[in-house]
Amino acid sequence: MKIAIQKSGRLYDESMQLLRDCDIKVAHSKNQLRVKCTNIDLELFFLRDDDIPQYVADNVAHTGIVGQNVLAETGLQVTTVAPLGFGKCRLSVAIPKGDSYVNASYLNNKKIATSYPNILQQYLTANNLTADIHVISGSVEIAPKIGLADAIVDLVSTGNTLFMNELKEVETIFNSEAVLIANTTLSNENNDLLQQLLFRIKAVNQAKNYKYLLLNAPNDSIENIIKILPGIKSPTIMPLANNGWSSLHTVIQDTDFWKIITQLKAMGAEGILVFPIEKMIR
Ligand code: PRT
Ligand code: ZN
Repeated sequence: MKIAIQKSGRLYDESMQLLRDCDIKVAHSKNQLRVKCTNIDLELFFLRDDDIPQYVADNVAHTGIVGQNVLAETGLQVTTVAPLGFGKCRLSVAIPKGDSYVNASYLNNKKIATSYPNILQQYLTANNLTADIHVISGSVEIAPKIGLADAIVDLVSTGNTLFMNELKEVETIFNSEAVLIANTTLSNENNDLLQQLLFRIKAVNQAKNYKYLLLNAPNDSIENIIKILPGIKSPTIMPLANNGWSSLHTVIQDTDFWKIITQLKAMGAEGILVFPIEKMIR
């Protein structure tokens, strides 16, 4: 199965890391356009992100990793197999920071610079607005300052670029992250490989949200401790050599982590150890 990956840029490192975390071995050196994996029947194509949806739609690459923003802008028919949890950003409307803004009618009959004319046009149409769209391929954020446009529609992650260019974000029109995409008519063999890859990606990404937790506690507090520890099914409890004490093993969600640790200490838990989990299959 051929999988298209961004050649260089914001999605490259995390796409490659995800494959490595899935135990897919690739030795990629810069300027190599394609490379075969050594331990699974996968071949990687390295492309500009804008070209990935077309390659997948044409079945030249059977699958790919690309931002939803790029995919939506092309409007091509491919299957979105899974969100991947990285490359998160939003496509937003930004205007000069001194301008007052009440609602999207601000945009009516204005000049808007963007690299995403199709997504923008869909937004304008859905909101019964008419505007003059100026398509530019880079440095969209300088368009208002040089008098090219009244507003811009561009990708934002931290908001720093807008801030540096004295712009303010006033509407989000599209939320995006990297997704695994596939051709709509894969062969059975490629579909099997895609399912294998998806199984591994889920095991890896699921594990990122959890930690493995080990602790010791006096037996009389175990019952209360269990109540605040959900675990996958229920925690494992083993007696310690030290009489009256047990060791407890479980998994815990990242989001609740510090709150639960504080409660555990208050309940008499000691020797609390926390480990990252590499893969998790539920
Ligand atoms: O060369 P190639 O065509 O492959 O790459 P590219 O230059 O077109 O894309 P690249 O590598 O910049 O981005 C690839 C993908 O990363 C995008 O299509 C998005 O899906 C995703 N992504 C996530 C982002 C950002 N965050 C992001 N912040 N893409 C671009 N930006 C830019 C944005 O355009 C703006 O210039 O970063 C600036 C804003 O960032 P903040 O942090 O200042 O808000
Ligand atoms: Zn691009």
